[in-house]
Amino acid sequence: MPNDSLNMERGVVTRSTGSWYQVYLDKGWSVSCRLRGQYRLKGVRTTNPVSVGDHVTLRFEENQETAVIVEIEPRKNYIIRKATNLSREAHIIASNIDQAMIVATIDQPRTSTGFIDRFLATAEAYHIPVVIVFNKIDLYQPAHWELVHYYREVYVTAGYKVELTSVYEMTGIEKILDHLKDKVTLISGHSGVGKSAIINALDPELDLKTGEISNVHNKGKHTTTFAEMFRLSCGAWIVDTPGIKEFGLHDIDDETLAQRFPEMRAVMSDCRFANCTHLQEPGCAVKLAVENGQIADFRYQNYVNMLSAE
Ligand SMILES: Nc1nc2c(ncn2[C@@H]2O[C@H](COP(=O)(O)OP(=O)(O)OP(=O)(O)O)[C@@H](O)[C@H]2O)c(=O)[nH]1
Ligand SMILES: [Mg+2]
Ligand SMILES: [Zn+2]
Repeated sequence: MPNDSLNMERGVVTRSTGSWYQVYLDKGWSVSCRLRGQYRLKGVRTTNPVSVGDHVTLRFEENQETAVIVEIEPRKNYIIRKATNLSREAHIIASNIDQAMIVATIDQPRTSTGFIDRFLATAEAYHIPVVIVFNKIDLYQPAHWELVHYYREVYVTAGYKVELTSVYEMTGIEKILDHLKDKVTLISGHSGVGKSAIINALDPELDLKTGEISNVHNKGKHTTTFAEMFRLSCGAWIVDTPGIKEFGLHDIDDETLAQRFPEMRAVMSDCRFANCTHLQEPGCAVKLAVENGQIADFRYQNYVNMLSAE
């Protein structure tokens, strides 16, 4: 009788399209896999039992060209989005994320701090560390430099890593490589900020398309957007999620929002009221910190905006 374990391999799911999954084997190449029909993930009601980033064990089929996923290892974390507003089922966008990187630009196009702070607050909720990258510094005018230095100071003080890059001048790119090495990084940012350009600079062999609207193939019939994971030659993994808007705020409620701002979290235990919303209560340590410049005005304003947006 053939020994089954000889046919077993471990790997990570890099893509999921309908019923087929692309799995990158520990051995260093990829194979198309299916899920065993009766497989069901215990405990979680999700529309997709297997997600990008999952570590799996698979067994090769008789043809030796395709395989069947027989086991999914427990996830370290996962990012979900509700399937629909009415449904209690969730869609897992990606799992086993080590960190996130948000690419922003001060100009062409301008990224609002509101967008950055929503992203940061969401990442806080998942306990995912974030690297903030301000790209296209070759385009910055003096006023832009002033802004970016100010933002850098605020975000670094809050505990985030911040890098300034220019793909055109190849500045700051090695620092990005240092952050990404040996990690799984979810990358995000508005269209046109230079995400693909940065990745190409890190690994020219990937040759991602830049300067055009990406993910056209996800438009049309497929309103669902699929995450995809790819490997840089340095061994880093990038998770590209076209539907990054979904990496939104719906899993943060008003009561916990202030905790998602590290500099507010640091002082809020001094508020007079334990249930302080930091809006107009007397004896609010957060408002005091804003007044004396310890917490940046724009960060506080973004907090207020997020509260009222709920
Ligand atoms: N001046 C300047 N232009 C840049 C820089 N990085 C990228 N660009 C340009 O900005 C445009 C958009 O870059 P992409 O890498 O396609 O942007 P993206 O973030 O991947 O956009 P989507 O895929 O649509 O989400 C391209 O024309 C790039 O050449 C930079 O550092 N400086
Ligand atoms: Mg792109
Ligand atoms: Zn308060």
